[in-house]
Amino acid sequence: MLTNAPTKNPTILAWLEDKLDLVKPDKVVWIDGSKEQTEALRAEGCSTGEMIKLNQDLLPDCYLHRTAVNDVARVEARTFICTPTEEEAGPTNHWMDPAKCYEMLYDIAKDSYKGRTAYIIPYSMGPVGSPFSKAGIELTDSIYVVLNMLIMTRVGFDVLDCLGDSDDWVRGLHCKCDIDAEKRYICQFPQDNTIISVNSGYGGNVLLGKKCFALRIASYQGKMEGWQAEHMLILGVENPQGEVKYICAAFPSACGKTNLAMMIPPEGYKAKGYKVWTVGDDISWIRKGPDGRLYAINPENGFFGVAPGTNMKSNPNALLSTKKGAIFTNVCHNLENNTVWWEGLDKNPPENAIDWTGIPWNGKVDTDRPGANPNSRFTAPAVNCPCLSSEFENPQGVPISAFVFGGRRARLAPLVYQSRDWNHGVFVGSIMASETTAAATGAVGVVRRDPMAMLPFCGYNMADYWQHWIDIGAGLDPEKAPKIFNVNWFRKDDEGHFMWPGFGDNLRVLEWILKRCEGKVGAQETAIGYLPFAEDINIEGLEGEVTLDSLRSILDVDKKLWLDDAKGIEEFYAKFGDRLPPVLRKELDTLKANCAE
Ligand code: OXD
Ligand code: MN
Repeated sequence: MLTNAPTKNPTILAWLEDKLDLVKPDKVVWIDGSKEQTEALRAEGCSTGEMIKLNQDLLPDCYLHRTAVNDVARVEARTFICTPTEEEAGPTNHWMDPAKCYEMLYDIAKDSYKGRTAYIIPYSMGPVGSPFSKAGIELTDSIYVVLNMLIMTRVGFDVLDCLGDSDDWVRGLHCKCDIDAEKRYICQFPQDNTIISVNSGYGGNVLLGKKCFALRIASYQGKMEGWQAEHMLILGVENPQGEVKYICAAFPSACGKTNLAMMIPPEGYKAKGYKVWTVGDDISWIRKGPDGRLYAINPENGFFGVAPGTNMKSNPNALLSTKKGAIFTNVCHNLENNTVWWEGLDKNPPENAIDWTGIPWNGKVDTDRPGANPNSRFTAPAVNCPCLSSEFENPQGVPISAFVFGGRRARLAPLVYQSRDWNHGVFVGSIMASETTAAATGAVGVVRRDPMAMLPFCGYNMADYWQHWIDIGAGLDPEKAPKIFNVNWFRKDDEGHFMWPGFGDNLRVLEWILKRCEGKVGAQETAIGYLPFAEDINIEGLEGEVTLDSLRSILDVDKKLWLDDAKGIEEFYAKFGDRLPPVLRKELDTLKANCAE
């Protein structure tokens, strides 16, 4: 089947022959990343109704796609880490025996491309040729996947040239099958560099370069090879002197990660010359540079962002990124001008539209059901982003000054605090948690632990992952290691009002963080770490919203609440048994002792 292959790599050819023989396509197409081929695939996608071409004057090269209604989000319950033993996957992952899992998946995948075309996508996570980057091949029967991968990764035959005969590439097999939710599986085989995804057409399950490779497989590769794959945005803060300092930050879903990555500085800061640059909004690959500092790249080439709530006020840079060459998934189709709409875009829902499920919708009348799915997405090329960092393509990455962890805690965590040292910082990341909001199903205010925001994305035992963090720190000169912080933009007062305005004003907190990294500002030592003196957070221009007094209450540490939380941490840690790094147990004991005083 593989005539005219653009590579002689025997490991690639053997794997492809084997998988093509399994799925039995009618036709095989190598994806070369060219404009001509992309255009032809778009046209073909439109001819079958898989893609809808939008208004080319208002949204040039933009398309709309609807997934099956049973297939609109990542499926954590059907995501498996298939390591030789269950222990290696750990208590926070679903596990299946690799041999049994392959057998089950091959049974599902068998002959599933019959009557269809197989697309072979050679892609790179990270700039082609960068020492950070890794290659992958995704075999898929979906044009939608191909078009998204062309945005989200670097696709082309140069990836194959760079790889040569090496076996260091990630195998990815995606089969749409018939989108049967009962037979949907997203399986990672870290020891085999392999991902198999069946019966889904939703981005997070099928764009295999993203969560499956760049986090689950890569976190395991990082453990074996001495680097880190993290669920972190990367942003650069430029001061009025033109110096740029970089921060990596991890937040669970629904905490405004893309907004933080692309934030607009408050007016006063803009006037002084502050700028914020986006390197990445979701994933960081991090390794030690020749100067002993940690450097990070964003392995992706685009943004796969949640559409609802994105508007010219909440995130103009994200919205502007979607204005050309973007793919919209499960948003509302505005028939008035053949564009798109979603809840929170503006206050003018179209009256003549098609909702995300494909049925007629009138925003003025159908107010009881949304026009766009709450998890509808845009896939946008990073180059479109007005605040994209000039370092985005730098193969050496950017030097990291600070790691920031965060979550959504109504009462517990203060606006910001700094860990006492690296290991305490690893503890702070390991106890990350978010309280459920009314937007999610289930009870409100339930604490969900999400260490380093990696809960659904860590490709091996989370306890070993924490040990890896500790080992990375042990290999760094403490003077050069990034400082580690925790933020909470979601603290509420007794009436349930948010106490901090968030969005661009979060720069005020980042400014304190960077001053701490440079040793330019003091801090108070508390039971949980270093906290700012209220006077050291700049609230100029926030009159009416935040006062020194209200700032003091957002910075307050209630030891009783922390002691309660320590019980939850203890329970969570207990899942890991003896595998829990002793360093973390010690940090928990210190927290309890400090709060009992
Ligand atoms: C994402 C996620 O889509 O974290 O980035 O769920
Ligand atoms: Mn994410």
